[in-house]
Amino acid sequence: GEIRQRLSISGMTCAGCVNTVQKALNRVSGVSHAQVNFGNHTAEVRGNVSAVELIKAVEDVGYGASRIE
Ligand code: 9UX
Repeated sequence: GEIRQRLSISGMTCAGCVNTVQKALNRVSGVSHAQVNFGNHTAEVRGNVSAVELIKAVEDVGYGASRIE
């Protein structure tokens, strides 16, 4: 089933970065919803997907990510 995960995102310095990361997360297979918050540098992701896949997608577009428990 669907799970909700939160990530801490590093390297975002403008709203364009936020858009890039958000689009990258939404493209990952299994993701139903991804929203990036520039204010606290986090992402909320819902879907049937592993944290490892999400982190890889963020890294592939040039940013860093780690899971927040
Ligand atoms: Mo704007 Mo964010 O060029 O890298 S997208 S700083």
